[in-house]
Amino acid sequence: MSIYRPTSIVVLTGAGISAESGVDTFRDKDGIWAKVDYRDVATPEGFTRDPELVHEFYNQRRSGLAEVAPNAAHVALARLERAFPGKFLLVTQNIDDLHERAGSLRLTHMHGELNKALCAHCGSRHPWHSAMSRASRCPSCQEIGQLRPDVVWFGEMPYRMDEIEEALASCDLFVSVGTSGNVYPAAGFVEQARYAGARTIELNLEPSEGCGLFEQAIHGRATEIVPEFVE
Ligand code: BV8
Repeated sequence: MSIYRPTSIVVLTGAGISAESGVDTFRDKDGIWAKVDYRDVATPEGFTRDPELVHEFYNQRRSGLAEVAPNAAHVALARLERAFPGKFLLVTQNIDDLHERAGSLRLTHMHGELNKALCAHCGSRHPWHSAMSRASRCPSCQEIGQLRPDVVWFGEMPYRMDEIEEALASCDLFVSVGTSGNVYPAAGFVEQARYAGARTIELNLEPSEGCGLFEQAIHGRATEIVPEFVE
C-alpha cells in the first residue's frame, strides 16, 4: 500500500478475482453467459419455468468448487483485512467460497452463496448437501419442493444492502477488484463511495464499464496486481 493512510476500506470483488483459480467469469468471451441464457437460470421466472434446469446449473458450479482453490489475490485481501487497523468490509458479488477459504472474515456475499440452500416457503437457510434437489424436504418447515439455491437472481434484492451502504457512506478508500461493472446495485458503489469523499481505485484485467468513475485504475491479472497493491 502507498503512504496514503485510509481509516475505513470497502473492497468490492467480482468474478475476475476467482478467474485465475479456474472459476468461470460471466461476460468474458467464453464466460458463463456465453453458454447459457441468464433469463433461464438466474431469474425467479426461469426457476419457476424449469427448476431442474436451474438446480443443474448451480449443481455444476457447486461441484466445480471442489476442484478450485483461493489464489494470491484472495489471500492478499485476507492479509489486508488482518493487517489493517481501521474498519474493513469485503463485499463480494461472487457466490463461490474462495474468500472464506483464503481467510477473509469481514465478508458479505451480496449475491448469495453456492453452498447454501434457501427455503422459498419458510425463508430458512441451510448448508447445501449434494443429495439436495428440488424434491428435497426443508429441514425446518418440512415442506417438499421449496428449496432453491441461496443466490440473488436478476430482479431480486441483493443481500445486506443496509450494511453495505452504511460502509460506503463512511469509507475513505473504495477498491473494486475483478468486476465488469455491468450489474447494479454493485456497479453504482463507486459513485456512493466518491460521494462520501473516498479515494476510488479499480483493479481489473482491463477497463471496466465504470472505469471512468474511478480516480485511479490499475490493470493486469488479479494475482499480480492485488498482492502488489496490498503490499
Ligand atoms: C436488483 C446470480 C432491484 C448469482 C447475478 C430489468 C429488470 C430487473 C432488474 C434490472 C433490469 N435492468 C437492470 C436491472 C438491475 C439488474 C442489473 O443490473 N442488470 C444489468 C445486467 C443491467 N440488477 C438486478 O436485478 C439486481 N437486483 O436490481 O433488484 C430490486 C429493488 C427492490 C426490490 C427488489 C429488487 C440483482 C443483481 C444480481 C443478479 N445475479 N448472478 C450467480 O449465478 O452467480 S449477476 C452476475 O453478475 C453475478 O452475480 C456476478 O457477480 C455479477 C457481476 O459480474 P462480474 O462479477 O463483474 O463478472 P463479469 O464476468 O461480468 O466480469 C468479470 C471481470 O473480471 C471482467 O471485467 C474481466 O475483465 C475481469 N477479469 C477476468 N479475468 C481477470 C479479471 N480481472 C483480474 N484478473 C483476472 N485474471
